[in-house]
Amino acid sequence: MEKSTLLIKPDPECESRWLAAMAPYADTVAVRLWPEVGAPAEVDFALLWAPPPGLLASLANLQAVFSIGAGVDNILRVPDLPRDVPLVRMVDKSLTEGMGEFVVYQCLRFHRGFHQYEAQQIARQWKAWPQTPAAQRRIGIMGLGELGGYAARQLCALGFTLRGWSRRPRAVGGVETFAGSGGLEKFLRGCDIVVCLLPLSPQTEKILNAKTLAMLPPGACVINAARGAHVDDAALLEALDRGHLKAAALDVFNEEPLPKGHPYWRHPKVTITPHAAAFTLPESAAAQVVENIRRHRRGEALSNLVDREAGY
Ligand code: NDP
Ligand code: OXD
Repeated sequence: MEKSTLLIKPDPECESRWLAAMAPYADTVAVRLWPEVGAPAEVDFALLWAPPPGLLASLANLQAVFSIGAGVDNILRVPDLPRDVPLVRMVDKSLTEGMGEFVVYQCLRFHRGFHQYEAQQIARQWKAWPQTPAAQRRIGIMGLGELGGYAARQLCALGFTLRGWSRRPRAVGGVETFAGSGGLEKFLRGCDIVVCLLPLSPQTEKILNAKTLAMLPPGACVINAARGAHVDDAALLEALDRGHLKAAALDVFNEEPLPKGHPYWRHPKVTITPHAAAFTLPESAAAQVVENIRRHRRGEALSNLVDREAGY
């Protein structure tokens, strides 16, 4: 069978890793690295994070678009994304396990008050905080998909009391589940720590706003590892400053990199990481991209297709 041509546009620092990871599949795919597109009509598949304007429209024979990320908001917002070309999101153990580590770490940090000890060390303050049993800490995960479902199971294994919120009703062992806009308030009212792992869509944009943050119990902590646009920054800062919320750990921001003058940088209750909760590792993800290309060539359905109506 003729080789397929795959155009890859990764983050510049990952270019050589993607090339090396694809090398064992040279019998199936000929790789082109953006911006060396060659003859655009020869490109069968594109693998990218955010397409530059006009790129997708120029690829006349494109058969599928693969996202390097789990979130496809960057791709769905591109006006020249062809309607009839399948869009595939990233589901990979590098992302799932990385996100599990990030969420468990941040939850343990807030649960045991380690964020307070970090501040106390700078102030040379010796003060121990009471220890609460994990079972008495209610952690709520917004989004019970690949990442949220995995994080929930990891936290359950540590003995926490888990609840989760999704668009459609879901059953996850050991997790009390809530669904849809009708289930949101009940879900939020029982979260000592809430973790956002939702895809960004018109339905989830600014989902953490003044009204929903007020539904959290006093002293709750917020972790956002999904997209910055899930949070109304002014409302979050107000809830922290007023003392309604105890702390926030934010990995994603409305503007990235976070502007130097943003109040989050110096806020004593906010911890920042630079959109680094989890990465797609080419060494892990290349095989499944190639497997999906092979499926397409055999006329089989692609795995991890995005439902464009739902927006994820
Ligand atoms: P999935 O598509 O597997 O899961 C999404 C979950 O969110 C599902 O449970 C879905 O509900 C739920 N959901 C979607 N829309 C709504 C809604 N309107 N109301 C309630 N629940 C909703 O996504 P992943 O778990 O793979 O990824 C989640 C997000 O994490 C990505 O979209 C990305 O933005 C972010 N991410 C961030 C990273 C980082 O480094 N910070 C790394 C990787 C991903 P249902 O089950 O009913 O479909
Ligand atoms: C993703 C991300 O969506 O890294 O994969 O944010």
